[in-house]
Amino acid sequence: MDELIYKSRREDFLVQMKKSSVALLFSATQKIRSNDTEFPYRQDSDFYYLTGFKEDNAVLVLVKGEKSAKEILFVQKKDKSLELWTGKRLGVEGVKEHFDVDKVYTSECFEKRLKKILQSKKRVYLDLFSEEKKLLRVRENIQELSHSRTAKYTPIKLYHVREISQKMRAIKTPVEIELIKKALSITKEAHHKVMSMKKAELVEYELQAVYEYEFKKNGAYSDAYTTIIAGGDNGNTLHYINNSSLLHEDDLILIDAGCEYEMYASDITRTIPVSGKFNAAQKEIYELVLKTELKVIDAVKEGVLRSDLQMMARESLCEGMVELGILKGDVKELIKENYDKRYFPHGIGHWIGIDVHDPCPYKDKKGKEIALQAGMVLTVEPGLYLPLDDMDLPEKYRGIAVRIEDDILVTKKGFENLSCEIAKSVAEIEKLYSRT
Ligand SMILES: [Mn+2]
Repeated sequence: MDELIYKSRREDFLVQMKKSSVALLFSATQKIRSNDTEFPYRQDSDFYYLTGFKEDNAVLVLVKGEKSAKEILFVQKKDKSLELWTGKRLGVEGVKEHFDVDKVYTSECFEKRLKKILQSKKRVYLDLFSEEKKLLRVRENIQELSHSRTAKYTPIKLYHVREISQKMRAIKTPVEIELIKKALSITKEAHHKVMSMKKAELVEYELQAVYEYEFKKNGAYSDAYTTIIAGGDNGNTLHYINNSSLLHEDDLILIDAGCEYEMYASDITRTIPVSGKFNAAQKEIYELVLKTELKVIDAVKEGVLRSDLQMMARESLCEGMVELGILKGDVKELIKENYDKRYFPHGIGHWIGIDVHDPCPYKDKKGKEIALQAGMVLTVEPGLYLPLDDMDLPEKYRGIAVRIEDDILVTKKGFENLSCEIAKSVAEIEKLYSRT
């Protein structure tokens, strides 16, 4: 993305900061996987949103005075011997060349300059979920400053950076939507590949490997979250990531998998038969979830509440469950008593963007639910989970789990299903398999 985009985000962020304040945003910290080896590094989402900078050991400082504003970036210095091990760094000069900030210093300078940065400011914006060590350094500096008898002001108010960033990130720009679409086009390739494969007697993680391969082959470095490959009854564990069971010919597989492309997530669930063909009971449940998903997606437009979508999904699923003999009684009464939640226990969807669960607000400052607005992207993902050991269920449905999930952009006129090209109907799924 163009540096201009990040620049304008920082300016927008500064406009929303209160006067006489400073915002400190830290890059993500390397996380140890085992002894001295690390997990693959991923930049902090807010830090990336405002800088586009992917290195660690960096700090973005936004200073808002009474009249003027300043942007400072602290970055790792060039170091030949370390770069030999961990890769090239831009260094101060490189960052000056590529990034349009007022000042660039080395990370080492941050500690030394922190007090000066905080001095004579009334307010500090911090990501309160940053590493404890970093937060502690800031608090210590504020405390030391508070003893000063000469400073004009010392910071006495602390704000969460996310108060501003969350709102900014809620509305996606056309460039961001293009990145999500690109992620989805790669995710589509992977889902279609798996739909078309012979799967009986494979272990679930073998399919996980196909996703990882297809993601990388098509330009996405990583998945956006750990892939869920849940054969048969495993699908009744909502966040099943063991992926280590054998796939059986007669089972469905619930697959929740999406790649991350240039820091933007996709999040897609498809439920497909191992054998390539749904049996009658599987098809009944599948068609009910699909009908519900399509109905909810169709209702997405500006002004609608997510809680309306949730209720719509519950009503549709509950009605269907009564028709199929899974629940008995009056639909309204069943919902009132939450009986439907036994088989549809989760929310209808979530915001998606740089984070797969994008931390954008669901409620406003007064605690009122935020209505959908053009530019928001959310998942719609109803599901039915019918455990094998639930003796209240008709026998033919036991062990079936179905979730169907798409990524939906809210538009002025209604919605755009960004993942509409990923096969979803029974006929489409069965046809893809029969091509092999
Ligand atoms: Mn999801």
